[in-house]
Amino acid sequence: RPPFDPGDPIGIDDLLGPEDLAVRDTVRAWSADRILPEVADWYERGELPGVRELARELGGLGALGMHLEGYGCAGASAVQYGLACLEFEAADSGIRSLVSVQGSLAMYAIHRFGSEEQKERWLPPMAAGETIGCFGLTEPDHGSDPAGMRTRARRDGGDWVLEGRKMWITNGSVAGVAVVWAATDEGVRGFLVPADTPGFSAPEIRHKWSLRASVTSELVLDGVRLPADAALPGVQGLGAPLSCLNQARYGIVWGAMGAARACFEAALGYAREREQFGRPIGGFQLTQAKLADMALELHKGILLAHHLGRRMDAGTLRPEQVSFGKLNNVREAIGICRTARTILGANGISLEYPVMRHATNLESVLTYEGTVEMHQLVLGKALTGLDAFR
Ligand code: TGC
Ligand code: FAD
Repeated sequence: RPPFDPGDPIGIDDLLGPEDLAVRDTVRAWSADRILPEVADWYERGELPGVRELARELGGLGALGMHLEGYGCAGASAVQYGLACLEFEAADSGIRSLVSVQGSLAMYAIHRFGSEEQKERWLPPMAAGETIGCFGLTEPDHGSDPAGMRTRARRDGGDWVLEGRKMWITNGSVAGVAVVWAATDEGVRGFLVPADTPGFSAPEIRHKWSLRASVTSELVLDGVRLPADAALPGVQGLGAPLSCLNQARYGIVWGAMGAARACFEAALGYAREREQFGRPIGGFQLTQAKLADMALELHKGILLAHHLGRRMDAGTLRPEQVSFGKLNNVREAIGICRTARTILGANGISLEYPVMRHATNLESVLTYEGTVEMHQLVLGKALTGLDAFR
């Protein structure tokens, strides 16, 4: 029997093939080299400096639109994409957000619903990280309930004219193209808005105490005039943007466990070293109980992510199952990070350690891509057959 591995106590790596391990190790090494040495400083400053260069590097890694086929995308499996998300988020949720929004939201929307011309124009530079994308669904007055959106697109001759506001949009201020969802007389439709279109602007939202190493913006659409071919042709209705969310939520199922792993490792290392009452605090039963419970939830969460990843690769993954994973893994990850913080005592609140940064990041992850309550209600509806949203 192989020896017990504290990093993989139930042998989940047995589920991975050589290509999966190669993807994981590549992203882990890149994150250790490019993100970990700097991210606490970025976080403290509330900036993601060099984001365009980072995007190009991520493109070079094949991480952007990684699980999509063609148009310069890597065509990786869903499990491989998930492993990458875990490793990015083990560095910082902001990096995973950059990758998720680019690949799972903006690129996925174009890949799934775009015309051949739209795909040819936008996807290769987005896969290479030369063009950054954002995805504008949430509005100041409509977050959990996007069906009430006020942003409107009306036809004017052969053009479309967009009016409205989007809020809390990841990558907004650095995007070259915004995928904007708007109500039309024909139902909700998606539009590709080049950032240099007159009437479009994306002021950055400051003063966040979470996801500080991530660009978050408002999108302002004041009479934005677009040609007819800026609309995504393959889409009508709210189901289209919601189907994009399944992709990004899936990445979060994995990613959250990356943040949790980083906090668990920090707590385990600290518990072995830190002495009180003349012995390492890891020798106290109460600390061991915390570490054992953290390890249980961490590795159960990773197993769940693997299971859902296999279903996604098989084409059998249902949206309710994505909700199951997002609800469980983000909630458990935040619990792991908070427990880790207690093990580090006062050092737990310092940016010298990654724990508080991950814990505060996860407050955003708990809310975006569907709040805890939305995913409880999705599952509640699936279990009972009764819709409790309205
Ligand atoms: P409802 O009537 O249930 O559905 C409308 C239509 O959509 C279909 N549908 C879905 N299709 C695919 N995947 C899903 N997950 C779907 N959920 C619903 C549904 O079948 C229906 O289709 P049809 O053909 O019958 O019309 O819609 P509702 O208005 O009752 O709302 C349902 C609810 C609350 C679950 C949905 O609105 C919701 O998910 N709300 C949460 C909003 C949300 O998650 N926003 C996220 C914005 S993007 C973001 O946060 C990015 S952060 C990224 C980062 O930085 O990493
Ligand atoms: P609300 O919908 O107002 O909810 C407030 C509270 O009420 C929540 O607890 C919610 O669960 C609860 N609630 C609402 N309705 C019900 C109900 N029926 N029953 C019970 N409880 C209910 N959006 C994008 O479109 N693109 C992005 O790139 C993006 N990036 C983001 C980045 C960050 C850092 C953050 C914080 C958010 C981002 N979002 C993005 C927005 C995010 O998706 C929304 O914040 C989220 O969907 C919740 O909407 P809200 O904040 O308006 O909260």
